[in-house]
Amino acid sequence: MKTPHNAFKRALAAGETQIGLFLGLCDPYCAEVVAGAGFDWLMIDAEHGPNDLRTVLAQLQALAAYPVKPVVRAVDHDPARIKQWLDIGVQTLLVPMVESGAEARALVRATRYPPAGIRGVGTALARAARWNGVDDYFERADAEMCLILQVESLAGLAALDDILAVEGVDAVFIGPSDLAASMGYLGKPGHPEVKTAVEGAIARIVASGKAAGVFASDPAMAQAYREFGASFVAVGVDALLLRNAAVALAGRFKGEVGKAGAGY
Ligand code: 3PY
Ligand code: MG
Repeated sequence: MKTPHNAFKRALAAGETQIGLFLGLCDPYCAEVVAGAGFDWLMIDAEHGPNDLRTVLAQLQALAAYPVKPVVRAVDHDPARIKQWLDIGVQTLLVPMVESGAEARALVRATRYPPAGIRGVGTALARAARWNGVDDYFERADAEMCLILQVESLAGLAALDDILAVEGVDAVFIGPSDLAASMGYLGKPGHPEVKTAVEGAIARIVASGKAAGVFASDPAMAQAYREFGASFVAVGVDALLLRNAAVALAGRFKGEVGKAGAGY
């Protein structure tokens, strides 16, 4: 058995447009419902979604039967926890709230085996290596790792060039909601000043030769960011799709009782 190829890493390196959905329902059955919907990638969210190691694992297992590319968003920068994500088979890791080149370098090291990094060795216990059933795991694991860092604050924007200069960082993903909060526009990710900041960041990421990603649940905004050079765009959240459909259906028979959600 060989180490699985990371199709998302290759698509980003090739500059292919990748349209994604955030998964926050934390359930393998729900993940499978959207697995064949047509998205290029699905992001299982452990930062805000009430996921743990086991629920993420179950969703990865459900998605494995489909060509859609899984991405997992880490809770934090803790290398011990990152080791666990990697061992359950995460090959594309999105790390939130990155604000310096030093943090970026530490995250690269957390995702690589020595001598390049500090990832601990435990393949007999790891789905990633199919419990030692993968014969080229140590040769391929680092190379198949796709590390995406999330920049979503004014401090992160100030450090963007340092972050982009770090070898081993495949892409930078902009989080407009936290960026808006950090700019004094809490709850207003569509504010014109936030949009200008996001566009400026996308331009800098693309100029560095790395892939730029962003979240935009407003289709017009998602299209604008794509045209600006973002190659991977998350255009919605599963929980919001379900809730908005439920609110609309209930409203049709009961009159307006709920409020449809938007944004992030
Ligand atoms: C944000 O907008 O802050 C996110 O983390 C996701 O886009
Ligand atoms: Mg965020």
